[in-house]
Amino acid sequence: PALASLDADVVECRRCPRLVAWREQVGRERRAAFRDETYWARPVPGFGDAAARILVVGLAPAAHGANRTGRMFTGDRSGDFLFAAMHRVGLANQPTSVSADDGLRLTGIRATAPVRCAPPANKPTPDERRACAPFLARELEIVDPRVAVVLGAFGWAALLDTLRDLGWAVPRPAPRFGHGAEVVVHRGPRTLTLLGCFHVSQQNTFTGRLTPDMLDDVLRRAQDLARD
Ligand code: DU
Ligand code: SF4
Repeated sequence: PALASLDADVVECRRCPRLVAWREQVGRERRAAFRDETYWARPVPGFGDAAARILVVGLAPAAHGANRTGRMFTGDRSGDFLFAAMHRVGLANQPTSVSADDGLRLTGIRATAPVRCAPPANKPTPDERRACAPFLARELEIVDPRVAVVLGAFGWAALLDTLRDLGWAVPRPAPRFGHGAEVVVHRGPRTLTLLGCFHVSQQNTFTGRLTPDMLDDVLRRAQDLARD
């Protein structure tokens, strides 16, 4: 119920004028490959297990990926790479993620983003990040994950700021992002471990900066930590 209410608020949001215009424009000017498709062209809620101990924090929906299909990381190469890895380590029931009704189910893991609308050039502004942060805050409070797999420096900074706003003890200066970075934060008796991982963008996966083995290792580490 709390998650359903969060999702309902997310999909109705029109707070960022630039992103509202962009997400809808991309939907109208459909890329050749997706000409016949109806674009979602709205903010994208988190996807996966509502009781996940592992939360994957990305950047923002891709114009022709989640902005098209309406499901996080679904319908582009980034998602292909991510969900294939989840499937290899036993967190997803199938390796592919093509559309919101393809039967994909995640167990023990959930995927979300600190910005819910597709931004031009995959670059949200600082104002847009701040505007969207309350949704990530609510999702963190509801799901209460033990581990966050953070894909890239943008998500890392956004998550740390949001955790600080929620009363988690985040060191200053903030811990630096890096692939393999591991940072534990506390709030009272609770702990949350952040695991840094290069983003699953084609820029990283086509060049071999992020390999399947590297991502599998991060997910397995997350599973180990989530078991404790
Ligand atoms: O209606 P539902 O079973 O709560 O599933 C909603 C949505 O979330 C559906 O696309 C499956 C997915 N999901 C999941 O991936 N893992 C879960 O544990 C529960 C739901
Ligand atoms: Fe709303 Fe977030 Fe989209 Fe901005 S990015 S319009 S705050 S859902």
